[in-house]
Amino acid sequence: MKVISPLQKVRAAYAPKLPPALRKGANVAVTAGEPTTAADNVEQIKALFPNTFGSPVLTFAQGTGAAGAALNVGVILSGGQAPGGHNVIAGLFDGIKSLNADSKLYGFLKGPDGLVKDEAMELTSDIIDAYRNTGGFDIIGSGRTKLETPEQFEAARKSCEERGITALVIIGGDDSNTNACVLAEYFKANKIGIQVIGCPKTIDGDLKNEWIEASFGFDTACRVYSELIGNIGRDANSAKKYWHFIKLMGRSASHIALECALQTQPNVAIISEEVAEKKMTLDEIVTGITDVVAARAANKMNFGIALIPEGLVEFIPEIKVLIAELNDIFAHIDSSIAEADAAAKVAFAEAKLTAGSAKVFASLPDGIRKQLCNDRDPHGNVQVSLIETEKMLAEMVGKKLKERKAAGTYTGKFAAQTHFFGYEGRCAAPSNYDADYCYSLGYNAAALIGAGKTGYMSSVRNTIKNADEWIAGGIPITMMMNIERRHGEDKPVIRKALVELDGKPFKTFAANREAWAVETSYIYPGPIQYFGPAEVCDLVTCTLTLEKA
Ligand code: FBP
Repeated sequence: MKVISPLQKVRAAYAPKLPPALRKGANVAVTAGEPTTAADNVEQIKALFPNTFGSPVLTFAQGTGAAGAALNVGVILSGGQAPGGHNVIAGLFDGIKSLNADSKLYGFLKGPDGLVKDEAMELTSDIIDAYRNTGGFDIIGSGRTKLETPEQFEAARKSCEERGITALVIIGGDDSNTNACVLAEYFKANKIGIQVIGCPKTIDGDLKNEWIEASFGFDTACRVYSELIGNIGRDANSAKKYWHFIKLMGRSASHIALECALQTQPNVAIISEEVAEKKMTLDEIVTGITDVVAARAANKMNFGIALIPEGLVEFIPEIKVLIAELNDIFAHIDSSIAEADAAAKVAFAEAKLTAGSAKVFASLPDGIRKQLCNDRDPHGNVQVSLIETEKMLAEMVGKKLKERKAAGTYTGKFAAQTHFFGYEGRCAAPSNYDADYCYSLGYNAAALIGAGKTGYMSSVRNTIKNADEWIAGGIPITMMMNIERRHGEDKPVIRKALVELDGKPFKTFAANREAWAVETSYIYPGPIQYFGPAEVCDLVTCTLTLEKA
């Protein structure tokens, strides 16, 4: 018999909350808004998506609850894990069953690959029940394969047609939802009767806009990291001998670092978007941290917490240019380079960089140079999680302090510990927020399918309020797209949401950071609470609360 934890056993019985529109089932009444446009590069997006561009925003209200025809639906988990993925699938399952009890759900295995390679399993109620309210993507697995070629689309069609699948739900981040949009367009253009619906997933929090107010998993992941940061803060304040440099996952955007800073009040938190805006050099960043270390040391506090967003290096202007050049260089390489060791890749890059970037490249520690030449992910992104920025900064701050000591301008002690929090949070059991939000997103995807829609993202809004006020509907994915450079080519992609420096979350942080730097005002959030009073169980992130306040 499979042993599960006491928490998982009891948590399985949790009934996630739904928006009122979905409480009578996924057969909803639909209100369509005005035709929509794109985030940018409108004419190009319109030309690339002639069949799905311009669809209206949809808002749902309770329908009759009447049964419709039985549906066969396929589901894919795509990209990095995020807490709540299993609840999206559970919500989708319950939603299509509410439309017709004979509806069936098939899970494609290991992400988009399963769709292309025709590997799937039927998800029955026994299977679904074992995964309700759990973290992870292990129910069917995930993958990062990019769906982009006509051969892949044809393979996808065949995999669906074999099982009588007429609708696909792709649960993923910005890149995966871009895939969903491209696939929806292909099916529509070729008169293939398969609907495609996306669901906004990613702990990174960078898939959001006016209509998609949060990507699922962000809430839980930030709470796990904040618990750990709080614990480290308490240790630092007890032992009073270490500076902790903590890198936080989150890819390019600093939403996770900012949210964790708001939840824990560290001494330093770097926000990449500000670094880019102020065109800060690496040396300026290092000097800024060194100044805080020195100021605290002057008050006999030789300890501290510094939060560093995973994607920082991409935002330091000189390194950004360097990375763009490296991306182009490594986009077209033969196997002799692709399979070469790190040192050979560095030498290959050095020979091809422009003079300016070659100088920047040469100034970086050898380990970082090698990490920048690592394989890109299938979407052409540098794998920033593999770049040890926390170690680089700790080392550089240490060096600067030594120089200051030699010059007689600093007398403190500096010992650094480095950490990287990412995988610790991606598969945590979803918080109530994510359990409810995810289940609603999945159930709502069923409503979009029932309403015959394609090329839409499932949208549940107003989530800072009680679920009785949540708004369900659908957003055309083309509305979120623009053109960006990927793999050395211009491609239509969903626009990433970066931290807005004029937004309330950043402004709140900026208004407090000087005090947090010199004082020790750490907050210790503790672990996620699943049972107990609403004020500790039904929390909403500081980011969303401030954005919607
Ligand atoms: P997604 O955009 O796929 O949700 O990625 C989330 C993420 O956890 C990033 O924060 C991180 O950079 C990346 O995945 C790590 O990728 P991998 O799972 O391949 O290690």
